[in-house]
Amino acid sequence: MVERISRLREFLPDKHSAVLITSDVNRFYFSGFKSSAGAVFVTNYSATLLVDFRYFEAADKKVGDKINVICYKKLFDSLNEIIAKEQVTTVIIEDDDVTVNELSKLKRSINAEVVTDFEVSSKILDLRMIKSETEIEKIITAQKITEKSYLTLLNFVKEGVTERQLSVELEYLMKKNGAERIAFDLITISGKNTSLPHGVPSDKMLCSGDFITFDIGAVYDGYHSDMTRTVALGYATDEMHKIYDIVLTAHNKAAHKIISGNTCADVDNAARNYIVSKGYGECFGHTTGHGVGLEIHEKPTVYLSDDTVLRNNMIITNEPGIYIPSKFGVRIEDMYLVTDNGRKDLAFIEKELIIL
Ligand SMILES: [Mn+2]
Repeated sequence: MVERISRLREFLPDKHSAVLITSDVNRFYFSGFKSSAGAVFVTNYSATLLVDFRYFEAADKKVGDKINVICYKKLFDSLNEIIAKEQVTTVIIEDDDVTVNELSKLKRSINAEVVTDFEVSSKILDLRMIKSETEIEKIITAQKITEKSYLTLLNFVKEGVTERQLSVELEYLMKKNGAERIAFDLITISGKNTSLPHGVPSDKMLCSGDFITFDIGAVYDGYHSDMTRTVALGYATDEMHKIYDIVLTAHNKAAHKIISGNTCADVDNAARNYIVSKGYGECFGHTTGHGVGLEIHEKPTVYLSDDTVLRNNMIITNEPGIYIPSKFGVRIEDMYLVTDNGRKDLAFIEKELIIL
């Protein structure tokens, strides 16, 4: 936490500047405390978590030894006290978080110049790309919860069960297994619906010969996991086998490019070029992956236009897919940690096609 605040402080253009962190995710990132309201205010001389009465006792207990914790009656009064005491003249705000309405309120209420064009949101996302050991452990825990729940759910998969029942059961299992919440609306779709990369579970019943796509993830102490598996029910046609094998090979080719020093474009190209060479380029319309952490999608984007260089302790997904309209789709996704000697696949569930 202290180190993160030092990194943030390095962004300050001069000794009279300060950063006001307002988003839930970044307040948690810089303070270690989760709340639905409040702010983190970082100057050259101090770092303060400002919370209201509802959170003060818990916040002070949890992080009071690492950051000043102030209980405010009126947020702006408390902020202005710090501003006056430390002679702050410029307050940089999180440009991705503040609405137009909030901005005019900030400008009216803060006794310093409020700066919007500093792009601090993007700079913080760059910091968040590199995960600490603790963050990595939390993401792995979220993944373990997902896997345990998924393996139990597979016993529940049979003809006549609906897509919606699968998603409800899986959410229940995840929470029972320790998830704080699910990482996104779980995708449990089947048959023709699998050609929709982000299809919504419906009342459609599972039928023999269906592909079933599970795009699923849990949150553990703020950190997300993301995994996709496609399985077949009853049997798979030759065409289903063929498409599945192409996607799995594309996934493995992309995985081998996940090496510190390579770019996101290198990873995307490996999957995309292979799918294109097999004649299905038009059926792969999304990126190969994305960063995962405090948000389900964060920097970097694993795509041919993203030249972000992979570095140790980044976590990205690898999730190529082929979607044939009105027929079926296949996607296979794991999270990968960039390590000294290449990569670590953070999922333990096999990727070979299983037929239930
Ligand atoms: Mn994903």
